[in-house]
Amino acid sequence: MDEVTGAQLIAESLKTQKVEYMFGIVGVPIIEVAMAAQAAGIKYVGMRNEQAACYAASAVGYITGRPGACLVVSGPGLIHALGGMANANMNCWPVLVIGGSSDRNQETAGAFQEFPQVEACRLYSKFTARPSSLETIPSVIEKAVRTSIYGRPGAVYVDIAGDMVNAKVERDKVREVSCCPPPPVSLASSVAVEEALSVLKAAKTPLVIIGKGAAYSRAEAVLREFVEESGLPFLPTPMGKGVLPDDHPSCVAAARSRALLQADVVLLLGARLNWMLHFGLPPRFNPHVKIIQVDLCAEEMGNNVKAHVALLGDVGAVVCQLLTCVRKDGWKYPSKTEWWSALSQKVSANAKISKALALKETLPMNYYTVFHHISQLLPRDCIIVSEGANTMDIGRTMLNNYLPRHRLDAGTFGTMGVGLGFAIAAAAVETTRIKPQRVVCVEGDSAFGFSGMEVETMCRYNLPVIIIVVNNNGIYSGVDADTWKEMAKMGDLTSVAPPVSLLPDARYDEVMTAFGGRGFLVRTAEELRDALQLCLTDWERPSLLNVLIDPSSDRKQQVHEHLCNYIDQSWF
Ligand code: TPP
Repeated sequence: MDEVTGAQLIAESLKTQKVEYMFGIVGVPIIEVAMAAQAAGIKYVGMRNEQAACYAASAVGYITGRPGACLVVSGPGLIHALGGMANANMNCWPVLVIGGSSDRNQETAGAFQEFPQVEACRLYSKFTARPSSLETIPSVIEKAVRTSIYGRPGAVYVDIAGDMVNAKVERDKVREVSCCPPPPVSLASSVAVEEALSVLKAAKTPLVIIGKGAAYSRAEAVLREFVEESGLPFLPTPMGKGVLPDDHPSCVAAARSRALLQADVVLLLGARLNWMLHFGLPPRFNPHVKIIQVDLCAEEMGNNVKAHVALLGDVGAVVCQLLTCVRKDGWKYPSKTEWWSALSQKVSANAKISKALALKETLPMNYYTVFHHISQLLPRDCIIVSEGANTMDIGRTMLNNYLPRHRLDAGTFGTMGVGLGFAIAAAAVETTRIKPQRVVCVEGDSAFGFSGMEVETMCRYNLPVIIIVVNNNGIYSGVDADTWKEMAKMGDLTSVAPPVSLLPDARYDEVMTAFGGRGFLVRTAEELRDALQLCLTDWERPSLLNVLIDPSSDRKQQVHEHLCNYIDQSWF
């Protein structure tokens, strides 16, 4: 009699559904699930906190289009993973969380680590279920995977009763469930596409905004043709960066404020008019702007600003429809317009300001100097993971992306602590490729602290991630070592130390060396260049550059300073 355990059924079902990566922390009752997953050919990465494990699994979902699995124990294990589920759901990234839970005969009896897990996950996901028997495991997992990638992608949860893990069932009694195909591709109505073209043709100051929905849809090839043939300027959202290269001649990211404010027509491709795009409203947008909204989610249409034209469908497929229409019509937005020259002037003026700050030779370094040198050394195909406040914001403007899905950051939810999990996921995927690309993780010192122990995970699996901690001794800003000592003399630090401050000159590099990775303490541009160069040539082990910068270093003056205080700087 051929029998199969619950753990094997879970593992085989995941494999059938093309779930190739699992991140988690084992314990009762799911240790056998992780072992069965490995036996089924799924790569298992043991992490140090379920939150980071869930961030990692969701990053796999975004990068590959197939969800990663996050395996957690019951109660506190699952609770830790909720942060990752919420982050994935906000980002619209697929992830499948599998939680062990109490035995069926102990439910509500005060069992070990008992918690109402299915109910708890509902707010954080699109789908939650607890298979009622071993026989239903394959179909529940198929539905979970399908739901995570169909429609608007997001998080899903499957609860596994502890006693089902090692229970057995005859294989013949389990109905085979085949792999769910990639999501069906939907197209916009052809009437709406024609209308979009006529609105674009009538525009004086048009703008294309490329969101991470375009990256997820793999729209890069058709989008490049569309942008080049239509002659329209574009700017990316943070994770839309790289769908088209940041150095593309039509990219006006460096003139972002002006482009948003003066555009009369915006073609919005897989981006939401939420806080990241200032809700599409004045004073950051023209009050009369016409939005041509392209999204695969009907409920997104008209959020905050009414869509002048709503193109419901897959971003890549809809851009293909628009391109066909543009070609048939023979229309192209002229390259010699007042709009183009206003944008180009602003792009070069802004580049000059950043360059002047970057070339300052004073020590300690400022953010701009650090990013200037990093940007000169990074390979074009590297994956940039980034989080922090100034570190992330300034880094985004100075570190170019040239390839799609090559930037992973705090995202729509503004979550600190995602960086190391994302970097581990990206590196795990890269190691399977014939020509792996480097993963560079640029962290604020506060951001690094949230999941810092994942450095051990990187060292354990020998993932050649390069972490750069931009260390200003605090959250947004900090104080220097002398001031800290003076404050300590004044009395209890919990009363006198600014809440933003962290330990001055903390040796984050030694966290990396503690586990056998390479650590560098960096104070000057020369040290930064030497260390980064060395790490880029060494693929053997992870590295961490602890870059000490001026604790009072800040962003350059913003045009909308009064708004930045509300929208940009206190983002999170
Ligand atoms: N907790 C979470 C989970 N997410 C958040 N966004 C915050 C707290 C609030 N917050 C926003 S940015 C930030 C924090 C704690 C850290 C900024 O400091 P750092 O990472 O050192 O970057 P810096 O701006 O100093 O370069």
